[in-house]
Amino acid sequence: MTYTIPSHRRTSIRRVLDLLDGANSVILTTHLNADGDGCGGQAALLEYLLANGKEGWVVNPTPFPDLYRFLFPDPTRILHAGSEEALRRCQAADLVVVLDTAEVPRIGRVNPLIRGRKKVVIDHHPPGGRAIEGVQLVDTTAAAVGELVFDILAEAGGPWTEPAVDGLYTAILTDTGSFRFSNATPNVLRVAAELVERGASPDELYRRVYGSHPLRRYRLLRQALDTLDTAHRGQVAWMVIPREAYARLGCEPDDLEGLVDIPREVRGAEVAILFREMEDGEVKISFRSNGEVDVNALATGFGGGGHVRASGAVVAGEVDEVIRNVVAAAGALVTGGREGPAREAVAHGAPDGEPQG
Ligand SMILES: [Mn+2]
Repeated sequence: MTYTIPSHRRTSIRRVLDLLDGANSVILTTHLNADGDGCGGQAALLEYLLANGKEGWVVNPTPFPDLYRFLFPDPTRILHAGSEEALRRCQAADLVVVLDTAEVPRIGRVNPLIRGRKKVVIDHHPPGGRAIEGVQLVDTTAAAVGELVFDILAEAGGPWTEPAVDGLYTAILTDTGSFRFSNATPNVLRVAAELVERGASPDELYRRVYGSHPLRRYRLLRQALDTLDTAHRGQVAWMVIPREAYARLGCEPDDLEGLVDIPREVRGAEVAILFREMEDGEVKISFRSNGEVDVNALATGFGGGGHVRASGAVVAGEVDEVIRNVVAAAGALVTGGREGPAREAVAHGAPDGEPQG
């Protein structure tokens, strides 16, 4: 094996492994609306537990995404957080592993289920306000939680079963935007290479995750594209997911995966924003940065958070008003305070978001 575990992680990797090895029954959880990173990390850790004669269950705060079920050969390992069995398994567990978040509000209804349990937190987000207590394996230099779970398995010597390598590759594939984002570091690319050597298939996993969308996603996208717009000399680009079309087409949160990349790919865009009107009068917002702007700070200003280049928030209010406020706040950041948000009026409607002058 040419890969070596980054030395600054070694001690915490060892501590987590000791806790896993000392446990008999483990609950694996992740944040609301689990993504490929959380689910892939869960698949790999479950393989580790089962291979070592332990019990493991996945209990997430929101329904497990269909898209990632293929990583779990035994579907009975995934429990609904509201079920009698989830409650019983949580009460009997001697360890809980929280993946891809370190924040109490992000694990929603799972929090009361795991109160008083010994916990391990594996995450790569910058710290927020309400930390989950427990042993921390938190490294913001990791591209994905999948990279950290890979290190755990590497330290343990496997198992490199199909669900484990596919889960870890999927975690890394999704969190690096298919190796396009700035977090596609030499280290995570080495990890991906190790996973491919162990049997992960890049073309098959790409097709599974990105190349098998239902038609309704594209029908929704047709409506959403009508809203694609820019402001602040084309440096802020956004798109809106219309609530009516989302409901009429029977869409699910999975259908929106990656759609924030569309405003992001508009030439000149520094900040990309996807707005989704929710049924309850709230607007869910995803932020992406092309490098200049810290969208974690932007999201934090609206009560959310995330990474420097990818973050989110949920804001109550009427959608047009939320868009105005959020675009203005993003505009103030791209112009770095040199130019006021009054630019919006000038730049709005500029062809293709081309910077003027
Ligand atoms: Mn992640």
